Order: sequence, then structure tokens, then C-alpha cells
Amino acid sequence: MVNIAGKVVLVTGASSGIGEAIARKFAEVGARVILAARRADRLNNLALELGGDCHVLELNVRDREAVNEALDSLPKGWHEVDILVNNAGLSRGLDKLHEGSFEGWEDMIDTNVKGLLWVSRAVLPGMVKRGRGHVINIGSIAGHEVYPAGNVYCATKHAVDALTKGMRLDLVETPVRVSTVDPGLVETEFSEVRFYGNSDRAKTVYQGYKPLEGRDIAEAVVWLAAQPEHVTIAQMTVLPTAQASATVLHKKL
Ligand code: NDP
Ligand code: 8X3
Repeated sequence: MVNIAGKVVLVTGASSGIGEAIARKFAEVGARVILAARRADRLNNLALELGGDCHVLELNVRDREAVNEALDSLPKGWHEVDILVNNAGLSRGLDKLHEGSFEGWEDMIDTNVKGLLWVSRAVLPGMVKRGRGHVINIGSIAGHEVYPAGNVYCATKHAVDALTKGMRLDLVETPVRVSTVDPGLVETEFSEVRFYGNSDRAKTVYQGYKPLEGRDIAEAVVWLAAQPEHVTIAQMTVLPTAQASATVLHKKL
């Protein structure tokens, strides 16, 4: 197994949900974690709580120039990212395509697809140069199936799946590993963001069954990163036991 202790791990979207849980888990096993997201206040609180070797990086992944500047400005000792977790992402709305919101579409495409590209493009050359690294993308069951009114969100997660496969092909001559972890329903702030702050509607998404928690995904991510260097877990789908597919969920209401 690879010893994760001392590795530099960059987690995007570390201010909430799955990303926060991933950052916590990596810190727990002794990694040096770069906590990246827009809400620096949350990141600072998390860094204080973790108390270990953390670096806070205020970052909007949608802003290509800001991504390059932020990564260039990492202090000495934090430049050499060993593990990149492309987790920052969101959904906006749940509407039929012909009734969809242009702004919501841009939020999703710019964050889930372009943001992942900007960060990966900034980090990967260093990994290739150093001859080591691991990119772990957080996709979704929505990257393998499409559900009604999921149109653009599902398209962005299908894009994450395609980009994961593309990266793996392009990096095959290097030791850099590329994986995707694709969750089903995880109780986070995801639905609150999707429904523009309507917390009553958001809560109903997770009622009547036991959803995943961020830490379930964090366990999978850290396990996968700890596999020996010659082992790439290419793709892992993690579902709540009550969920069989993107559209089949057993609820007891
Ligand atoms: P949360 O809303 O709890 O967390 C989303 C994170 O993404 C936040 O930390 C947020 O930070 C960050 N983020 C959003 N936009 C940006 C941006 N422009 N720049 C930097 N960071 C950004 O949701 P989840 O934890 O559930 O979502 C994490 C990932 O998991 C997403 O990619 C999502 O698609 C995926 N996923 C979620 C599932 C679920 O059921 N919850 C299932 C499958 C996949 P901030 O606002 O501070 O910038
Ligand atoms: C998030 C899970 O089913 O809401 O990717 O798309 S779902």
C-alpha cells in the first residue's frame, strides 16, 4: 500500500459535504491537505479544527486565471501536489430541458466541467514532470445514467466520466494514476444548492431511506489512493443500499 502520510493532497470544494469529509479523512491519515473553495471562512475554521498540516486556498474553480494564479502562488512545500481530488461541483435546478435556466446551465457547465479542466490543466504538468501523482475525480451515478429533468447536470457528469477516461489514456506512458469515484445519493448541501436554498424541498431528497454520508465517499477515496502504485482503481460507484440506479430508490415513507 502507498503511505499517504506526508503526501500533498489538493481537495477542491473542501468547504462542505463530500469534499470536507475527504479533506478530514486525508488529514486523519497524516496527509498535508490544501483546502480549496470559495468560502474561505469555512476553510479557515476547518483548518483550525484539523489543526495539522493544512493550507487554505480561496479558489473559484470557474475562474481560469484565478486558478492558475492561486496554484502558482502556493507557498514553498505546497507546490508539489501528489493527489488532486476534483470534487468541487454543483447542480442548479431540476427542470425539463425546454424549461431550463441558462444561468443554472452555465453554473453547472462552468463548475463541473470547465472548473475541473482548469484545475487539472494547472496541476497535471507538475505531476508528469515529477513522475508521480494521482487525480481522483468525483463524478456521479449521473455520469452513467440520465434521470428525468437531470439533463444538464447529468451531461456534466458524463463529461467528467469522459475526461477521466481521456486523462487516463493521455497519461498512460507516465506513472500518474487517474480514477473516478461516482456516488449515488449523499446527504450534503447539494440539494439545497440545487433548489436555490429551499431547505424543505432539499430535505425530502434524503427522507425515507438511509442516504450516504460524505465520510462514506471519503473512505472510498482514501482507500483507492492508498493502493500500490501499480494499481489503478479506474472507477468506483458507491450507492446507498436503498438505491439501485439513478432512478430506482426504495423509500419507506
Ligand atoms: P456540497 O454543496 O455540500 O459541496 C459542494 C462543494 O463544491 C462546496 O465545498 C463548494 O464550495 C464547492 N464549489 C462549488 N462551486 C465552486 C467553485 N466555483 N469554486 C470552488 N469550489 C466550488 O455538495 P457535495 O459535497 O454533495 O458535492 C461535491 C461533489 O460531489 C460535486 O461534484 C457533486 O456533483 C458530487 N456528487 C454529489 C452527490 C450527492 O448526492 N450529494 C452524488 C454524486 C456526486 P464553495 O461554495 O465554498 O465554493
Ligand atoms: C448527485 C446525485 O442523483 O442527484 O450526483 O444526481 S443525483
